[in-house]
Amino acid sequence: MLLRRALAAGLVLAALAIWFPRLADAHALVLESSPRADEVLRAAPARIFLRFNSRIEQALSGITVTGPGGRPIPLPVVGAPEGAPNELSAPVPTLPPGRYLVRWKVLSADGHVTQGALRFTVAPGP
Ligand SMILES: [Cu+2]
Repeated sequence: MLLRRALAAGLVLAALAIWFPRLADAHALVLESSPRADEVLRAAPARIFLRFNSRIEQALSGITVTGPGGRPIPLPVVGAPEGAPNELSAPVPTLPPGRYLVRWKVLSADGHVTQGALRFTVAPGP
């Protein structure tokens, strides 16, 4: 049931991405993130957090993180706290030091898919 729902969500996202490729750069924008873009962290982040300028459909949105190994790690998106429909958050497994790329793709309330990316670095320990 969950799998079927996730599959349906994926199909909807894919269809929207095909139908609205040119609209994908002006709608849901990131206002705040943790880690911040290009931030250098002393310790691995426990989660990725994104706050957008508009309400997003969390069930149809996703975050991946790609590390030095080059393989994207899909993250389980945790619904934002109640009353915060503009937010996305995902726990991350413990990341070794290195440079990471976070990619996000969201369906915003106006029906448009937007995507973006930010980088952060986990500094080597002392
Ligand atoms: Cu839009």
